[in-house]
Amino acid sequence: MSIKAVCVLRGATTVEGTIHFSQADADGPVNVTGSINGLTEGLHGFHVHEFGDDTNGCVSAGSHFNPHGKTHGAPEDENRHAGDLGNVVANAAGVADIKIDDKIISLTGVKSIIGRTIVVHAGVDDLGKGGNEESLKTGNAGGRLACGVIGIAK
Ligand SMILES: [Cu+2]
Ligand SMILES: [Zn+2]
Repeated sequence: MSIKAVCVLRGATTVEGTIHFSQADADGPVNVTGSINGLTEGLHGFHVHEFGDDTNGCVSAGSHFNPHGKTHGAPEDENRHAGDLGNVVANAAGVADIKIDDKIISLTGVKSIIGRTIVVHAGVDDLGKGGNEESLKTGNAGGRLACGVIGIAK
């Protein structure tokens, strides 16, 4: 029986979106699909942040979800935060269509992202290759355009 989750992204800007998650078995990959609109054309950092806390907007979501004490990286890297989903790509109309299969995040257990927050950023995630200290924490992805708490879906 697959587990499903959903996240509605909203923020102080016109950026908005809906993201769907499904996982066919507890040890398998999580399929992430959906779309975000209102973006500038190009790459935007896309992460799971630690807290499902929207009390101070996207800021209170905290840092990247990192249950294993690793540094920031690319989705395909061994050394990455669990929440590092890389970048989404917006087209000229400002729409990013998302199709990701990720082997690290889960919808169950210690790596579960349920109750945490998805954030889409103003800038490009340098995937830990930026050559400075901040690159290994945030990927220098800049401001938080929109965010939403990941909840259980039917
Ligand atoms: Cu982020
Ligand atoms: Zn990270």
